[in-house]
Amino acid sequence: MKRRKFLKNSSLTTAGALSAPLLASCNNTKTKKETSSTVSNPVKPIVICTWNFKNATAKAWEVLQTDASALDAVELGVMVEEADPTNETVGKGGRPDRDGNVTLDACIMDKDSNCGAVVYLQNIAHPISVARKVMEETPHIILAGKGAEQFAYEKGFKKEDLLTESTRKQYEEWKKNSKYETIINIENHDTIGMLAIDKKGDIAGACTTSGMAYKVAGRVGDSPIIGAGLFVDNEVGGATATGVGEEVIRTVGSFLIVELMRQGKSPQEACEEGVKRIMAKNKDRKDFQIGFLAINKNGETGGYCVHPGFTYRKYDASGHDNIQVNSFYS
Ligand code: SD4
Repeated sequence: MKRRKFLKNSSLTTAGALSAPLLASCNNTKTKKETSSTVSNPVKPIVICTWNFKNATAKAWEVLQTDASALDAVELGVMVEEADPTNETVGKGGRPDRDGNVTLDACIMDKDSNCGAVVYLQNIAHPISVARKVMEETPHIILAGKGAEQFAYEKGFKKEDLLTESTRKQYEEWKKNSKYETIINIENHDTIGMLAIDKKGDIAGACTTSGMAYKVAGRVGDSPIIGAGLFVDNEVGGATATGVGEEVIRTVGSFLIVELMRQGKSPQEACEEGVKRIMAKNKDRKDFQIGFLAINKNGETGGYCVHPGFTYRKYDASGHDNIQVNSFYS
């Protein structure tokens, strides 16, 4: 049964079954206006993503050349990194938690504020596609752990060992000291968050990660949390985050950035304000990295981070580039 029909027939639509904030920010009823009156000469299509994921943006760009949606572009784009076993922070080949299990987090959001997410998903190489299925084929937004894995099998995803020879060896080495520390800009922070605008001017976003390496078993970061690791409002723009998820969750970072853009800030100004809010709550801490990335309805982009080193990849009709962003600390 299609999602909207299911919702119509389901008791889940009765007041109180879903929380008001979730209903407000993850609207499944498709009632929003699709364009903003402030849009002028929008750049479209365009795709941006956290870090220098050239192949992923190239894939999304290829998809955007067709009549496919921004949603298809971001899903297929981030899947490139999920499938790459040499990327040790996303999908297959992601580093495990401290018990040696690879657990994946991902979410996706479309132009109508539909969204789907999976958290603590094991044995499935493409969590972003499972998140999309949650969005499109269930009345829910987040599935976790065993339930998410079971759901994936029901939808035809195959079971895979996500640990590679390389990550297994690194884990064995790590176990000798079992020390958990966040390392600024080392691969520990290489989540892919992607935002795209398609030919019609519609925005979608996706975010996928294996989370912090050697995290406590059961830990979920910001990446699959709508509003934290990713947020899209088709009237305004989108934002996504990478880095220490706990800090992003505390400020609901991506939602904050989209709201700041709604109030008139540029993507750049909004990302800077987002990082500043986090740093205001961390006056005595310098030991973590966060990078924010944003796009508005006009296709203007911006990024900002705590420490130097964060870059984002941008691909539009003028070509593609890896853009170094400014940072709070120099
Ligand atoms: C998390 N934000 O799980 C993610 C970490 C990250 O590359 O960006 N990793 O907290």
